[in-house]
Amino acid sequence: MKGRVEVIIGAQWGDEGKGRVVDALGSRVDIFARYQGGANAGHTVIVEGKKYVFHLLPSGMLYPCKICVIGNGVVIDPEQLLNELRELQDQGKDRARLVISGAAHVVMPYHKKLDTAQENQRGKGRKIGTTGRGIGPAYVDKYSRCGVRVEDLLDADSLREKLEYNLDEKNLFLSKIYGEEPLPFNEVFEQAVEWGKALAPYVGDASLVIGEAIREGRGVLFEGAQGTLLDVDHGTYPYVTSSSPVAAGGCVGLGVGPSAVDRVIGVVKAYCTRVGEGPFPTEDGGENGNRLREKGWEYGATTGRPRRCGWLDLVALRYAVRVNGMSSIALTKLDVLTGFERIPVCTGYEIDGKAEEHFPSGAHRQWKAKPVYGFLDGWNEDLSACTEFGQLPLQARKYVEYIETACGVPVNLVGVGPGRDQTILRN
Ligand code: 2SA
Ligand code: GDP
Ligand code: MG
Repeated sequence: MKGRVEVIIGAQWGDEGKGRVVDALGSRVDIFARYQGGANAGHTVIVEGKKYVFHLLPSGMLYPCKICVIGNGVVIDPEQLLNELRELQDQGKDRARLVISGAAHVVMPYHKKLDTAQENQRGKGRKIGTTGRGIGPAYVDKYSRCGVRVEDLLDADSLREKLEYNLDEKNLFLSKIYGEEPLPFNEVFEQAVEWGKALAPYVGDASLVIGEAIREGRGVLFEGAQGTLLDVDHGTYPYVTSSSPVAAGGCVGLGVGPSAVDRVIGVVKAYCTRVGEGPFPTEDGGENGNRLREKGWEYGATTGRPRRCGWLDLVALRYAVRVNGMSSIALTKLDVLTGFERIPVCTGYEIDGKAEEHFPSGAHRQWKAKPVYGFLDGWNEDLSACTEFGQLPLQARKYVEYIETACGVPVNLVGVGPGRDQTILRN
């Protein structure tokens, strides 16, 4: 039987629980592949009570005898990647074979400095709330065609040439515009050569590895980072990340044609969170928002920043269904809603006094969107030990079925706790 090619994407503003869903489905997967973003991501996996947070490595690294790919669409901070790898190796948990695309771009030290300097200089109302991991500046270099790729780290001559050009320009920006110390060429160059030596054993043709696996009928899972509403084209621009977390980004970021994809799984949190700035129509800045944050432990998995919390937004979710071509929903953190007497769910917006059923384009309209809520009955039972859908209280089942009907997409997985076993599968 032909293996499946599945794309896992975040359907909201990231942190929906993509890492745990990848892990929960891992036994049927041969290749796990990250396709965009970088060390801004934090994907949490909890196995046998132990927590692992993946930033650049795909969330399948704990599975033995599998392949984990970092695709051309990812921007790689080698220092972060090597630290992450070393940590796993020290625990004997680097079980999968790692393949890194030579065409992936490198986050250089000047990208991180620029990211922080630019964010600091953005005035009130213009801040994006970046993670400071150099993501935006690294993608800027990629698209302006001066970026350093992983393959350049393996070739000292090419590296020297690219770095000379880049560092002259970046140092000028850093010192003249942002008042920062310039970076010395030798230090950056020597560091990059060392990174190249350390990464060399893993560098390969990611597109070829995945293409052959697909031809052989093996199971492949594309792992998105961040979420649909943070997509540089389809998100709440300019309050977005600089890559394409939507499902189509998986094809571009791995070098695989779209006809290979069998299924798009949207990971949906049972409520909503956002970290960083930007419009968030269903945000609850009051007591209930705080309750969600504490019960759901909503703090950034990379930066530790508190996440803004609010209610499920069906307008935004139906939009995510459309732009991703979502075929299935994995609904996480249903357990966190236990104890709320009535659960608000946003069914529409009001913008400038008019009803709006579609997610508006443009932050100026998104800021104005006022949620129109319907209310579903809550439940008080602890869900964390439920292993079958039928074991959930009636109101929790109704909540799930309501989402399915509103989106026209089946919910095939329900998360009732962060652990691998706290997953209800429905087919
Ligand atoms: P960047 O650093 O340029 O990508 O930031 C641009 C916006 O994208 C948001 N962003 C994220 N949002 C949710 N989760 C992310 N990963 C971490 C996590 C975040 C953390 O898993 O919790 O630890 O703070 C992530 N990465 C980027 C970011 O907040 C900006 O709004
Ligand atoms: P990702 O970036 O989409 O992988 O999500 P994060 O790892 O940044 O954030 C999700 C958080 O929710 C992590 O702390 C997970 O351990 C946790 N989590 C995931 N699924 C569930 C769930 O079903 N229930 C609970 N209580 N926690 C969950
Ligand atoms: Mg995360």
